[in-house]
Amino acid sequence: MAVHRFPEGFLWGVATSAQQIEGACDEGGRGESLWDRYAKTPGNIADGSNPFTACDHYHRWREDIELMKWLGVNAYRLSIAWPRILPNGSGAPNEAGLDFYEQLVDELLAAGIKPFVTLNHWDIPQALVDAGGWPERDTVEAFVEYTDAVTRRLGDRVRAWATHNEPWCIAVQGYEEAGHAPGRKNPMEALRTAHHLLLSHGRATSVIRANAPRSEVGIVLNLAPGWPASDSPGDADAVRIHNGLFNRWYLDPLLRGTYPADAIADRVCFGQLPSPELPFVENGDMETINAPLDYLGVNYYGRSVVKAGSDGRPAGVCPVPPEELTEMGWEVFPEGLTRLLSELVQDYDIPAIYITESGAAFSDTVDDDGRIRDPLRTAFLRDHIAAASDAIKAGVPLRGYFAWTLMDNFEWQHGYKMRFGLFRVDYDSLKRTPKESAHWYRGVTAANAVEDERR
Ligand code: GCO
Repeated sequence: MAVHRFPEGFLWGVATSAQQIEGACDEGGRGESLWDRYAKTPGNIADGSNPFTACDHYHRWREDIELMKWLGVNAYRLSIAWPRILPNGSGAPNEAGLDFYEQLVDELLAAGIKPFVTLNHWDIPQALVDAGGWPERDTVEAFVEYTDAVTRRLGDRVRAWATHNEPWCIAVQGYEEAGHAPGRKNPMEALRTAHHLLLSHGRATSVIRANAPRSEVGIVLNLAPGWPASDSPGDADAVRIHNGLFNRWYLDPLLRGTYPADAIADRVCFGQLPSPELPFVENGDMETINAPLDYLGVNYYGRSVVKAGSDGRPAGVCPVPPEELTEMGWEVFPEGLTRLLSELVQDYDIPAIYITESGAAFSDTVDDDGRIRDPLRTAFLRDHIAAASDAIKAGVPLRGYFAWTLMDNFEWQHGYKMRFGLFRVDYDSLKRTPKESAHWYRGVTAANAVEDERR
């Protein structure tokens, strides 16, 4: 059996986000977040739950660092809850919030675990949303102010920063498809949101460089390579459109300083823009967005198989029988990761890449002997890590892999039903128990290698 060995110094990590694990939403001076508010409206969260306790990480963070030590990871991707730092969105930073993260970071460093900090993993203060939120340009300034407060305090010890997590989700799921908070259906608001996220990334990058000069600065995108449902020219064009709207709308501004012309034309055609002028772009914005990145964070969950839809837009096609999908209804497609990474470095000048999320939800259960047998999760991780190794062999500067996620947690609009964790969380006792996949991942981090069992 082939064994994939990873380069010396490769980062093996786990990822989480504040809103999904911390709980303690009104403790320590924290203000209300967008998702706190959203969860209060019945119907918004599938299981009627909320993030108010979540995994209680706010109180159990020491125990959670022990879990990471046991796993043998050398990196941890966490996010900072913006409303813990600026409860009302502006003004004096909340010292108790900064203290919380400072302790956490110090304890991680003492454990030899490199903190990878994301500033915005979706939990914007509700006060800023009330003032208009991401569709408003003022929110860019608010994010810069928040970034300054955090990096002044932590910039001397955190060496890896990400500004935003998955701008596409914030913009499109939040403002166009109404699947995420704040649940809006307005394509122009979605485009304004995407632009202001990108612009605030660029503005925040220079603040981080000033406050944390020896650190790496990047952004995390969710990328899904388009794949044609057939060999027809129509389906090939559907792939182009998908890649333009989903992937290149973010990659091109960041890495080339322009929005993709073909995708602008497609949006005009679909009635999302009145003309090819982008009314929200001001002089200098694109240069700001195009600020050099130290790395790109890639969240990869699968490809998008598309065909030409009857309205001219790409239509999604499910390429496998439903029983092969994850609990989220997503296809398992590791080869797509190799292709995605290889194409990224062909198409753009990217100095380094981290896989900042990779994982799957399966409905694992506790067996009579207390063990949690989750072979599908292990296979998922194993095959994706092998696919990542293939990319490294093809020359991709991939520096690390973060499994999503340390432990089961609040999966946004799905509530707690979707279990993505390496550790199972019992939501009554809040006890964490390693699944078999956690035992397996521990072996990977120890060996810095993975066996290839792909067929
Ligand atoms: C994501 C989010 C995570 C999700 C994960 C599974 O970046 O989409 O970072 O918060 O939990 O992707 O859906």
